[in-house]
Amino acid sequence: MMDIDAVHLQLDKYGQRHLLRFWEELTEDQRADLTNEILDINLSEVDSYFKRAIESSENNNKILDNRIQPIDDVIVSKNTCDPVQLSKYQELGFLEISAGRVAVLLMAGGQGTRLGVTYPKGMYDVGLPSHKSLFQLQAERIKRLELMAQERHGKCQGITWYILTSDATHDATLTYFEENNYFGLNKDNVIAFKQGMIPCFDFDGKILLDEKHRISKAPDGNGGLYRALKVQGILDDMTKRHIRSVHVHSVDNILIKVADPVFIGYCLSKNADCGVKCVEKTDANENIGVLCQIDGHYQVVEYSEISKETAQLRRSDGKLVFNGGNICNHYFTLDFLHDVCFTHETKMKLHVAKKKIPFVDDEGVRHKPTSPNGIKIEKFVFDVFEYSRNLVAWQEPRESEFSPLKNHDSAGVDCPSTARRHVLALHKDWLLKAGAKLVQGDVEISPLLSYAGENLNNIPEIIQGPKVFE
Ligand code: UD2
Repeated sequence: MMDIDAVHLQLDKYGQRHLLRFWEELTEDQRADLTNEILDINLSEVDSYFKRAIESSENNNKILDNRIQPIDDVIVSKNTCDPVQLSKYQELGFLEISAGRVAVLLMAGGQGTRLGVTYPKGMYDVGLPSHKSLFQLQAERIKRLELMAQERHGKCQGITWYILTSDATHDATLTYFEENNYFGLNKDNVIAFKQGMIPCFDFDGKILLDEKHRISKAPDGNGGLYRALKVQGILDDMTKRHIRSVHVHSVDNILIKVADPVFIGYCLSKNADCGVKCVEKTDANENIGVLCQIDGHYQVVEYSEISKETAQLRRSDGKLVFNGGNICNHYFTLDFLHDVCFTHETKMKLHVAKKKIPFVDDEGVRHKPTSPNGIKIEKFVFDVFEYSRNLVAWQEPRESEFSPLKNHDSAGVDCPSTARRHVLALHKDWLLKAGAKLVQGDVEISPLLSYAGENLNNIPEIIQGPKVFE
């Protein structure tokens, strides 16, 4: 281990000596903890992160508005797609699943701050009649797809489910899956791996202390995925398993069509290395990014970074000019992920969020600020689109695809009540299409029975909830 003088030298070099200002008061154990934390940080990289992040946020604000271009002609809408073609896409997707070439990569390292839960968001129960959590719904959709692939092609080598976690979510996520017997999935096909952390800074670039012997750190954003894929050996695992198509999505969209065969088939049929699933953005203030072009490259401009004026621009037909709503739902080939991780990852954009970050002041008093006092630096999963050689964008109707769980019920949007309502509305629609005449109350369909409205046979004409079709 490096001695403390060497640590001093490193800290001096990068202007972070203040991290040791309580050294004399610390116990031996605390000193060891703090030293290890400091040694764990790549100070030279972290120093350049702060500089790059500040520079890019200043540039972003200045010039984005002049460079952003809509891309309407690129987005293909499922609604206007010929049904025969759609079933061809679906078939391609099922073939890929049946051959064991599909992986799902669930991003579940976020801290769920807005929802205000202390456990991983995937464990949240929005109060459906079945009380299934987000993780369980996703697991059962995977299980159903495997069965469907098996029925269609006489074999299914299984979908591998990779779960990106962080220090905040890793242990609780693993315990939850263990306790629930992986919801019936093959345990060997469920692999959790941790993303990295980046220290939090004050506005002058000084790393904050969370406690006298602990550095304040936050997950490196969902774009931290790429570094984690590389350093945690996940790319190698994917290669060993002969995976070709990777469906990447967020944990909190209750309607997520995990490993959607139609979307995967569409991407395969177009030879895409990168695919983006969108919904139409209709409300300029909605908290979703928009797919666009900047300097000739595809990109998502995040809701927190687009100017109000640009977000509100409307076309003559009344639609938003930037209406390709990003829903954190992406397709990548393994080859593309390799290229990103080994060629581009270190150059990825850095985004700055001003936050209220608890910290210890010079007197050693811990504060929980009520206004932003520092910055967190994050990478975004979609910032690799510019490296794609063939990106496709696929738009789906919102009501069957997207209902994110972000807030408390008090917010009235993107909350447990809306998530529950949207699932029940979709399932009611499936039942009516399957022959029911009247569906009253809360009626839910297990993903083990139906992935997207199929397999609903002998449905009674009148259905009274609460009820779960298993
Ligand atoms: C994300 C999208 C936004 C839109 C919206 C839809 C990004 C950067 N933004 O915004 O454009 O599609 O979702 O709901 O994708 N996560 C991690 N590690 C982290 C941070 C987040 O795994 O360090 C996961 C998180 O657990 C979640 C997903 O990434 O599953 C999205 O994170 P979020 O909820 O913070 O993103 P949001 O709503 O700001």
